[in-house]
Amino acid sequence: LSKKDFGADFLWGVSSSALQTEGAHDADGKGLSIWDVFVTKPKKILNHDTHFVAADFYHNYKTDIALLKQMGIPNYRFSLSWPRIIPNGTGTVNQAGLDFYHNIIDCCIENGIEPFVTLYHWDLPQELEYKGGWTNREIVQWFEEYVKVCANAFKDKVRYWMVLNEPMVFTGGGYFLGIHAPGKKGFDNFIPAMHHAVLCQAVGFNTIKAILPEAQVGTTFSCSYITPYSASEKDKKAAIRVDALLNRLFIEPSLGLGYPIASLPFLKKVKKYQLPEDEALMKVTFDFIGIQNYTREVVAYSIFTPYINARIIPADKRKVFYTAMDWEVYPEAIYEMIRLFDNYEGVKKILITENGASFPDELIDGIIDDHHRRHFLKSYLEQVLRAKKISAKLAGYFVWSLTDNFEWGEGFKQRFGLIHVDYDTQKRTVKNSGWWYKQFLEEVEEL
Ligand code: GCO
Repeated sequence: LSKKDFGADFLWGVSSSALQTEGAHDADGKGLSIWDVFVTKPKKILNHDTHFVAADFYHNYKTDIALLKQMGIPNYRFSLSWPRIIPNGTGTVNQAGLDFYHNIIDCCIENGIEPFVTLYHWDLPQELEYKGGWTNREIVQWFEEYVKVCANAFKDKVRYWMVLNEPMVFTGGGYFLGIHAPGKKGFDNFIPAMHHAVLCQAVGFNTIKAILPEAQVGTTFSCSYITPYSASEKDKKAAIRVDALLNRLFIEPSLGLGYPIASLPFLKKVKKYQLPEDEALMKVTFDFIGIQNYTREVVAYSIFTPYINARIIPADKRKVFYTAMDWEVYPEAIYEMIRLFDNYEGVKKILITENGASFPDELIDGIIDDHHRRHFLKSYLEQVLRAKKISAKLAGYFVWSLTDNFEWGEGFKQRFGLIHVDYDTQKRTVKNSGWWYKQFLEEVEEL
């Protein structure tokens, strides 16, 4: 495996997000986000962890960007916090918030690192949640206003933009299952939240392009390779439904294909929230899409889950290798997902905007020999290379994540970083997987 094989134009990077790393949740005029409220509720986050300090990227960004440079990583994906920039969601802009992101972007550029900016990575201003958050159609205007502020502020410096991070996860987790902020449940929350997210991914794209026609603007989608538990018709059909839900729901309306209602009849409920002009409004031609893959899911038919009639069979830990998240290590999944998205005619370019793994790292004598993570990255990259040979659209790969950080409901137990963070001292230690990535990027040797 060698970097050369991917071609000279292939984009290599690493990803992070604001809420998971920054800390400083109430510093310098920042408003509350839905996560600031959610983490204080009982039993939502493992060990009652909060992200209020996290990796304190707010105060450590220079150290972390210096490490990025030292590791030879040329592209850095991070997100902007909406409530840091517009504390109440709409209206007054917080200059200190904009200044913070100017500092990060400038620091990247000074170090020869290209900033890749995600506009929304799940930290909705709480003020907007009081008005219904993603379930309120007014979010389309609120979001447009926020995107305009960001695009105008950073237009001279940022060339790569991503509108939403994984809409399936923040609407499904936050408005259907209630396991992510704001903790709402059920179809009456999920269906409007989903539809408004689909509108916002398009409106966000159009808003940036109107201000910055030359920019490369995309959005990101979570995806899992879905395989049926058995060859039975029932299991195969269940797998098709889960695939529609997890992999097709957000991209297809953006391509003008509408919602996958034929596979998921319950999506008909969306009609209640849809205006006649929406079909056209949802359709945009992203310059690229980001796909984020970690694993596969094995799916069987089940009568116990209404609407979807399918369940995910947990990995058999005696037979397969899995990460600390209990996610099966299944490198072919990333190959299959690239193939799936490559098949859409309307997709112009594909970046892998996240891939990585959490393992229980041990810091021994100042060294973290995380050979599992190294092996994970190498085996997934082999599949990315395999996909590159059949997909002319595939153009980049970003590891999740730069540093260890706050893993949502899992708190700090899960460590995805190429860099270890000691949360008591904020000391950083590059893991051996991080040094491995550096060697790979510098083509020191074939790995
Ligand atoms: C995501 C995420 C990250 C997670 C990562 C590991 O799901 O988009 O962007 O926030 O930390 O996926 O679960």
